[in-house]
Amino acid sequence: MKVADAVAQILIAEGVKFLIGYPVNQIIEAAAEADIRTIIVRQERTGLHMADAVSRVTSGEQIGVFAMQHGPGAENSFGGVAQAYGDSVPIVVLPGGYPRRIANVPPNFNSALNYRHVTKSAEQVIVADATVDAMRRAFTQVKNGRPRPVLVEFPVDVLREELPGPLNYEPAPRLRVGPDPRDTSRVAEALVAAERPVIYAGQGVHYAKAWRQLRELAELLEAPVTTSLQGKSAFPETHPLSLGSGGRSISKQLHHFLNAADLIFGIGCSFATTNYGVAMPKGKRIAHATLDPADINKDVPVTLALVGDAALTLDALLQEVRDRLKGKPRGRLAAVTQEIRGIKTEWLKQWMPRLTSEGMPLSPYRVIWDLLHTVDVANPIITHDAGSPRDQLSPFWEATAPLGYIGWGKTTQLGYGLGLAMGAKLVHPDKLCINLWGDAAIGFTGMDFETAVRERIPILSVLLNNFSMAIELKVMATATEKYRSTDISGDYAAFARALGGWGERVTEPGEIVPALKRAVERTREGTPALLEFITEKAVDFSIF
Ligand SMILES: Cc1ncc(C[n+]2csc(CCOP(=O)(O)OP(=O)(O)O)c2C)c(N)n1
Ligand SMILES: [Mg+2]
Repeated sequence: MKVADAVAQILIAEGVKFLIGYPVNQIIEAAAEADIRTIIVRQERTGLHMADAVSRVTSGEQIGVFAMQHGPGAENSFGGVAQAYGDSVPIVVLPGGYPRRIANVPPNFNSALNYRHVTKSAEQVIVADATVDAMRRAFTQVKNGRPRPVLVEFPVDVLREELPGPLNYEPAPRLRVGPDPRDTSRVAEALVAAERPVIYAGQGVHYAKAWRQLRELAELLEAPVTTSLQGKSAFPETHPLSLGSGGRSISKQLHHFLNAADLIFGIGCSFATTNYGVAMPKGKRIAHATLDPADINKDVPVTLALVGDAALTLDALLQEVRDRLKGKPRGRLAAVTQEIRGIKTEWLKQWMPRLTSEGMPLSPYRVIWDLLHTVDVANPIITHDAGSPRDQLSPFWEATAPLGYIGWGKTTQLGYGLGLAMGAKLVHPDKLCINLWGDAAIGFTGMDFETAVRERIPILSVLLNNFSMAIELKVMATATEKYRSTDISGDYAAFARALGGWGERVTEPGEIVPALKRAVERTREGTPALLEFITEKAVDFSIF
């Protein structure tokens, strides 16, 4: 058996259903021969984003895999891998490598060396005999501990070699670690003692599928819940205890409750400092539960901490808290939910003119509000993009089903959302998968709308076209005035049609809902749809 065929067989053993890639890499052909669906993108970055979504929306139970060629393919993939690293997404990256004879000779690109800082492990297979060991190491790393990309580089001449002997591969185990019981008691004690606790859930809850436990703990403690952007949808945002998600822009109730908290309990989150996460108010008492000890005491100082899988941690905490509360809540619910509801009502009232605006060009908030009320919210998976669309969407979109929102932003590459929606749709062909982006974002990855058409991945792409990088207007005032440096332009509905998809340009408020309905219908028929809404250069955000 050739090394490339052995890799394909290992992917099958690991439950990989799609190999996303860009030629030339012998593993792509070997995968097709082994009946793994191969999906060829128009550029590597989008393919990596698709693989990324495969892992995200399955809580890492299916690992997204991407293969590309040596040299340009490997060089051009850097952004996609770096994004997955920034947002801690477990993917397997399989670059080809230059033949061994010249693999380490300048200027040839060496992936194992160059990807060191954006992967959890990066290995170059230099003899056929190392194939199984290298793949076993990679899958063990990617399925365990802190999720992050792993990379295995196969020089092209190695891929063509025969594996010595028969293939012997057992899928890597997925192991969980739980917190120290003494620390669990201390955190439970603090949670019970707190008068105004707030729970802050990160994506660790998604990867551990600990949604039920999170809800049970919140309801037992009668504590309000928020999430990071990555953790958004870990707790139903229509629940009376929900404060909505953190991010650059947030709800007023979140701002209020965080500031009034006497204990913030972070579960499955990193608390990493970022522009795209709500900052914890200075001086707050924090209890931090997370998988990776490297995150403890990194950005926020803590004396209360738990290291472990979010589900095991919450299970253990629930038991401890139940014991202390004699199994039932203390009767705080009415007061807490009334306080949340009061501020939420006031906040929404303030935003309602923007959310229901009849103005033209359209208010981006109106588009989002109509979208939210047109789709069956339990069904879709939606993701934002970098820039204003994220900050406009995340506070107002109420995600109700786990993993119904793909949030991101530890690093924040324009154009990421398209591939995420496509990867989600691959895994969930029955769900409506939506990416909301701006006209700057489409400039980066828009050509891969053709991949969605060709591969029959019928996503709904909602584009806010304001012919501008509006979010930069403030910081590029002179460049804009002198050289129109923030202006951009395009007819993206026509572009979508030219690529074989459904495309419509919408300019009037009354046309938003009918256009959305038509587009959703097209996606049901198998055609990706792009709706281009002509919007104002909005610069107002729900920031506190
Ligand atoms: C690859 C990359 N380069 C630069 C940026 C910085 N950036 C963030 S948003 C943005 C402009 C966004 O414009 P658009 O998507 O049209 O949204 P708008 O603000 O106009 O609504 C830029 C340049 C980025 N996020 N990613
Ligand atoms: Mg724009």
